[in-house]
Amino acid sequence: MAYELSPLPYDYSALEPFIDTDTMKLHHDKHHQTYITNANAVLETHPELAAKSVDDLLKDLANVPESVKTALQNNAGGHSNHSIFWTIMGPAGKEGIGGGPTGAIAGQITKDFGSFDELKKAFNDAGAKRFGSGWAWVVWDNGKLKVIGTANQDSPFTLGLYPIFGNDVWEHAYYLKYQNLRPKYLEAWWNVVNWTAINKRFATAKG
Ligand code: MN3
Repeated sequence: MAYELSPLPYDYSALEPFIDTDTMKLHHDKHHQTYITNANAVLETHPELAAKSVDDLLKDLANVPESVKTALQNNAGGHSNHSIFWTIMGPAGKEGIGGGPTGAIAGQITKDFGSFDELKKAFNDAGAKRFGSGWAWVVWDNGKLKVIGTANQDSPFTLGLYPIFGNDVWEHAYYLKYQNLRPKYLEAWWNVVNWTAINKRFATAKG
């Protein structure tokens, strides 16, 4: 089945002033759509891969034919990563958004990182130090939360990890508003983090 772009679960302007409307429009309607269009062009010629969910395909990327592996790593990866990204954000100031972690993930963060501040430091560091394009993630790794960075559109699923939440540090995610100041974007981004949605992903990760 061909991949489809889901609409944002909020308005393009909902993440203002932390993420601007123009960035959201371009990022969702153009960048994410391009990953989908490119992935679908490959899947059209490989119906056995098209039958899988995008996340299952990425978990089993090692067994994808060499001729299309890189194209799917980049484009199916881009589709999966952005699909997660939109849903773990929301309008700042709404209940469960911004501020500190809530629910079960809050206790797990304290257990695995010592405090929310320590997690933020490690996560922002992973994002700031990513050379070129990529993502910073909090993943579930065998009963533990971990901070990792991935290059380009590489997916934590391919590494055998479950992505609980992540931030896009490609320039297209922040350049219109923050220009070269990636650390400023990384810091501001926590204001739109949706802890309610993250707790749902955390519950799924634990199974
Ligand atoms: Mn992006």
